[in-house]
Parts: sequence; C-alpha cells; structure tokens
Amino acid sequence: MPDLKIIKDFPDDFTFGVATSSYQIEGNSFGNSGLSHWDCFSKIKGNVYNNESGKIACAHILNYKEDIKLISEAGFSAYRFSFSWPRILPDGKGRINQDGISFYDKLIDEILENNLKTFSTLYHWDLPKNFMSQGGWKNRDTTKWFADFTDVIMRNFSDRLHSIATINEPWCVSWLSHYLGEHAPGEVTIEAGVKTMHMILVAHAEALQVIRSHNYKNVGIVLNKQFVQPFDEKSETLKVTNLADEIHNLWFDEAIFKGSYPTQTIKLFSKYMPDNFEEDLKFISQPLDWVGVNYYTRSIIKVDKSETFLGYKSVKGDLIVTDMGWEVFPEGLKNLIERLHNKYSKNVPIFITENGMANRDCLKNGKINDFERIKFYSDHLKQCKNLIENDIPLKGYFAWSLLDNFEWAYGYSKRFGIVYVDFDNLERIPKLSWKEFKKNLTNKEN
Ligand code: GCO
Repeated sequence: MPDLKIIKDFPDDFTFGVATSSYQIEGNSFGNSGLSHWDCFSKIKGNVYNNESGKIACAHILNYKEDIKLISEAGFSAYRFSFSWPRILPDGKGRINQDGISFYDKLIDEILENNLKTFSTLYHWDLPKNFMSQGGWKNRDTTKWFADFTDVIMRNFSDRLHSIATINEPWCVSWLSHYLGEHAPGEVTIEAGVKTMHMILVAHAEALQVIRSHNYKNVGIVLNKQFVQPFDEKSETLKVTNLADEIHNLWFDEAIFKGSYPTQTIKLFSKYMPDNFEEDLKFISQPLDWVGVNYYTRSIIKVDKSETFLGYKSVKGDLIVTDMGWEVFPEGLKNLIERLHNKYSKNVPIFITENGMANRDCLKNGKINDFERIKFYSDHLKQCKNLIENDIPLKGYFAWSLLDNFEWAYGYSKRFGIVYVDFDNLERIPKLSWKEFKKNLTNKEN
C-alpha cells in the first residue's frame, strides 16, 4: 500500500502546500469578471474537449471558504493561487472591477486566518480578451500593461503576500500557445512562437521592476521543466535533443540567471527575434529571491524531418503513464533541479511549485481510492528528500492540485485534484491522497 510517511523526514522549515490557478477553478462568469483569451479559444470547435470553458469551473468564487478549509485541515502550510488579470481589470487596463478586488481581499484574509502562507502568481494564463486584437504577448505594449496590472496588485495586496511569482510557465505561454497552438491563443507560426519566447521574459522583467519599486522582497518566477532524453545515440539525435532541452529548459535558465540565450536555439531563432533583443537581456536577468519549478514528465526526442523547423518530435517511451499519457519519471526531477542549482540558480532557494498526476478517479461508495496518486507523490518526494540531503536549497513542495479543475485543452476530462469535484453539483470530496497528506502532515488519523 503506498503511503506518504516520507513527509515526516523533511526538515521542519520545509513548506508543504497545494496549488491552483484562477481560470481553472474560480468560475469567471461570477463577480463581473472580464473575459480572457481562454474564453474565446474554448468557443472554437476542436480547441478544448467538448468546448468546455472556465465559466463555472469549481465556482471557487462562491466556495473559497470551504476550499481554504480543505487546505488547512489537511495540514498544509501554504497555498499557491493566482490573480486573474481580467477579474481585476476587465479590459486589461483602465477600469478596476471592485468586485474583483474585494474577492481577492477576502480570499487572502481567509488564507491568512487559516495560518497558510500566501504564494501568489500574477499570470497563470488569463490574458484579457481585449489584448488579442492587438497581438497579445507578441506586442511589447502588453508587457507594459502587465506592469500596470502588477502595480494594481502591489497597491492592494502586497503587504499580505508571502511571495509573488511573476509568470507561470513561460514556455507554455509562448511556445505551447504560439508555435504548437495547443493553448490559447492557439497560434501556430514560427514568428509568434519565437517572439513570445522573448516577450514573456520582458513581461517578467517589467513586473519584477514594479515589484521592486514597492520594496517587496520575496519574488520569483515559475518555470516548467521537462527532462529530455535522446531516442538513440546517433549524433544527429543528440544534436536535436540538445535543441529540445534548450527550448524547454535552458532558454529560460540562461536568460534569467546569465542574461544570455543558448547558442543552438538563438542561431535558429535569430531571424525572427525582435529588434535589439540583446538589450533586454540585462533587464531580464535581474536578481530573484527564489525560483519555482513545475515538473510532470520526460520527453524522448527523435529526429523527424517532417518537423521542418526544429527537425525533431517527441515520442513516447515505455514507462507507466498517467491519464494525460505522460510517463512517470521521478528521476527527471532530481536531474533537472541539480543542473538548475549547479549551473544557474546557485544559492537561490528553489521550490517545486507544481507536481502531480491526472488519474481516472472513480467515486465508489462515497470514496476515491487514488493509490496511484499517492505513489506518484511519494516517489517524487523521495527525489526531493535526496536533493535536500545533497545540500540543494530546496525549500518547498506544492501538490498540483487541490481540486479537480479545468485542465485547459482537456476541459474537465482530466482529474489532477487531491479533492474530487463532482461537476454536476460542485460537491468536494477528499480523495485518499488528501487523507494521506493529512495523516502525515498533522499526525492525525481521520
Ligand atoms: C501548469 C499548469 C497547470 C496544469 C498542470 C497540469 O502550471 O502547468 O499551469 O495549470 O493544470 O500543469 O497540466
């Protein structure tokens, strides 16, 4: 029987938390929120499973007290959530929605009253719809509007935020959404992909500058990392595997911690890069207080000439997969964090800001026995423990996610929660994994 006893072996000051994001749980038809590009993207047939959207989601806006209680009852000490830009600024800029401000006011107070630390994120993918017709993240102006939004957040909430992340997963915001087209806005051009790979880092820097101007001290960024391995040992394969590693991982590590872009990729990207991009790199590499890593799986890279720009595709390996079809590969987490620490972030504290799995959870006699998820967490926590033993400054771990929620292009068909959500009546039912966290975080049986 898998368990989470390993939790007891972590240092006392190690943070265990859970993570969510605004569009995935709040329900943006509530509280006079503006629309985001996900509302538009999900209306187009073929983009999102069943054309589902975040309109209702988990109706967290109505149920936030119950949700926060589920976090504190399980014994976690932190909650990672994100602010919705269009909920606060329905048109992206200008008019402030007081209902939005008041919701986050109440939410933050509730988190604090439950003795949880507020780990906030400024951008977890809800770009105001208004900016779509102006080029979205391809347009440098969006990075300035993001700075203005950041200022609104700082003025209203910064005294109650334990930490702030600027951008969640810049690779997803840029490459996945503008070259691969799998996420909103669903563009599929080299120009859009390359431009946004740079602009999203400029946006990070703009926000960082505003945050520092408020004398705020605990700011970072959240990077999604993918462990890449070559399909075979041929030199051509090794070359494209390095390219994949650069695009997924090193592009961001190098820019943020060294103020440069990795050589193989910048050579390929150069003719599509915005003018004078070199001048931005100094701005992008301002010091950070911490760095977050989201980790889920590995990719195997195979030469494929039908991908005419990159020359490779990822193929499936033979490990056990989750309901997303993602291979379970805990060792990848350790490898990626070691490299990040040794070569890039050095003494900057590292947090695992997301880790978890989608599972085909079924409700049977009022219970969800998600043993696979408990094993997944336990196997990844083993790697974390090992990193700490090797003196890597790993300071916290956040399970993705508190609730089953809107899983982007997969709609509600994939369940990542440690708490089950019945999407017919929005009832929350803690899964066995939630109970196992509780057992080990609070030392209490339930
Ligand atoms: C992320 C995503 C989450 C996803 C999770 C599973 O930050 O990767 O933001 O929103 O739900 O990663 O795909």
